[in-house]
Amino acid sequence: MNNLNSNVPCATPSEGAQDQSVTSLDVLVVGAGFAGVYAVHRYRLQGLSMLCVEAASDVGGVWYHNCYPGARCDVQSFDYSYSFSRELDQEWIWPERYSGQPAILEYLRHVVTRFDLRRDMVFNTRVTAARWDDEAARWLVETDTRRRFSCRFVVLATGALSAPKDPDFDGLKDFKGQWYQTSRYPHEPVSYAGKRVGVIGTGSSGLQCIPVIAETAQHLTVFQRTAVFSKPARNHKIPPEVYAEQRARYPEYRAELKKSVGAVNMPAGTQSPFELDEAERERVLEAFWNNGFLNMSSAFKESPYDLAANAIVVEFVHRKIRSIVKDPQVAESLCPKDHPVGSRRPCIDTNYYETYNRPNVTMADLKKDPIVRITPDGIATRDKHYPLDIIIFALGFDSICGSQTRIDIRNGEGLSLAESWADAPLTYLGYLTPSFPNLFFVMGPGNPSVIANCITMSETDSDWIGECIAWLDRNGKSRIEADEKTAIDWMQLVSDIADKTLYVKANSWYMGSNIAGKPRRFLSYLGGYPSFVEISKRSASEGYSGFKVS
Ligand code: N01
Repeated sequence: MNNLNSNVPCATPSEGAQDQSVTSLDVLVVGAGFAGVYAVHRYRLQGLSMLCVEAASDVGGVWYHNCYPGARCDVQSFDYSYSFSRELDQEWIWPERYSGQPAILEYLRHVVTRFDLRRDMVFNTRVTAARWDDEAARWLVETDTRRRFSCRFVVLATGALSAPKDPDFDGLKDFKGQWYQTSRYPHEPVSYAGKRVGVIGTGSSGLQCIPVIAETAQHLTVFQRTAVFSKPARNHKIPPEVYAEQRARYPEYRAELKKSVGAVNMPAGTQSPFELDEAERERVLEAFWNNGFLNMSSAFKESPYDLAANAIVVEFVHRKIRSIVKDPQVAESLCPKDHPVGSRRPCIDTNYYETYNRPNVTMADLKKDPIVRITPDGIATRDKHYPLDIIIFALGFDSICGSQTRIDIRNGEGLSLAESWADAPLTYLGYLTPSFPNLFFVMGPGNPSVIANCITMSETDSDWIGECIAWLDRNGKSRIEADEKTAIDWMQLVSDIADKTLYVKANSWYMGSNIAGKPRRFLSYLGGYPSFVEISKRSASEGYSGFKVS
């Protein structure tokens, strides 16, 4: 098994390829973000021959590419970190409650150095295609550098929010200014001083860069199509005494997190708004508004799923926005009125609403006056022309399955993953899909993925995959895929649970409705992290029930 990096003759060289040899491995990990980095550590400990291939020139994944001004995590630093090493917990110091993108990248680079993972990573190499050879029971993987790999298993650690939604506005190619995407931001500094800047998109990425860019831009115009629910992040430096206390109780803290629904520290309301008088309700809402956590929708016990209770929270947030934003028209545009709070991904911010009180900031409400085209000098809406020097697109991602279906992955019959998932992605537990043997997904569709703590989820998934490979090897088995009926039932369960929540009441990237032609369907398991772990462990203990092993 330990034939790391050995070059063997390629049985089926691709047309025109210069390099007639391939690197033969047990496992090829695709992507060196948080998930891929842990996978390398995990599979190396297991003694598998393995390499991780990354398109960028360094580790980080989304945290490498999304280096836009103000980029910051909205999950607390103590939670948004690996749990696999006590020593790592003890030696690392997070400076702030919510870490900025540079601090997160520094952490990941530290982990890679600390565990000497870089030697099993190949950078500046994008996986473009993978073909399953049924006879050999191996994947042949192709890259844009023409380097190829033959492996028993492919692990796609490509991310759930990493395939950018690219701008497709008419006229963009003729724009004479500079334009950037938050999801592929330049690593060199960009100056906004003296520039007229436009930001399109007001999701988490837009909300974070808008206040920072407004500080130096000559003028900033925010092009908003859907207003978003946000609240103050209350970010702050972590005092040394808090850090000392956290270090002492890290193991217990992490164990507690793993018992929670999202494997993350988020308070949830325990009271019903209908049993409280107005003053008490207001006290609960104020406390939630000020606690700095994402989940305003959880202020009351029923508000995450009951529309009447949710409406009380919505009305409170509207009042807050109106009290912060001085221009009443702008305030109305910023009040989300077409979806319940929590049904789209909520945001936390630093001075987002306050930014609209600045004299150099304008709101362009696209619901009233939509974008028609980009002109050589700016953006034309139906009624107006906005002259601009810089346009920043914060348009989001082809979430959950976009990073996998963008690779030309074909099974033994030549069917592509994109074709196979065209109507709906199909997996059991998010780990494997029918008819694509030995193709594992980390945080794939049907996994809790984006609903849970992504770092914990990457560790959980890579551990499960590693144990599965070890079990196959111990039992002399060479292939595993999801059983079709089990996968259909699982995805139905994922859908049925979501149908009982408010997520289905909004158009959002959770529902796939931000991408034209994508089936509208909720793709993440909402049954909770502990229940997911129990189900996936049970399957393993039953010899991988729900999967076809041969
Ligand atoms: O993307 P989004 P994001 N014309 O999809 C608008 C994670 N994340 O990158 O909703 C005009 O939320 C679109 O409008 P609409 C986090 O999970 C985390 O901001 O389609 N507007 C929307 O306003 C997050 O939820 C962190 O009407 C267009 C915006 O673009 C997820 O990533 C930081 C448009 C896209 O918002 C995605 O966030 C960043 C068009 N043609 C991201 N197309 C943190 O940890 C799209 N829009 C803090």
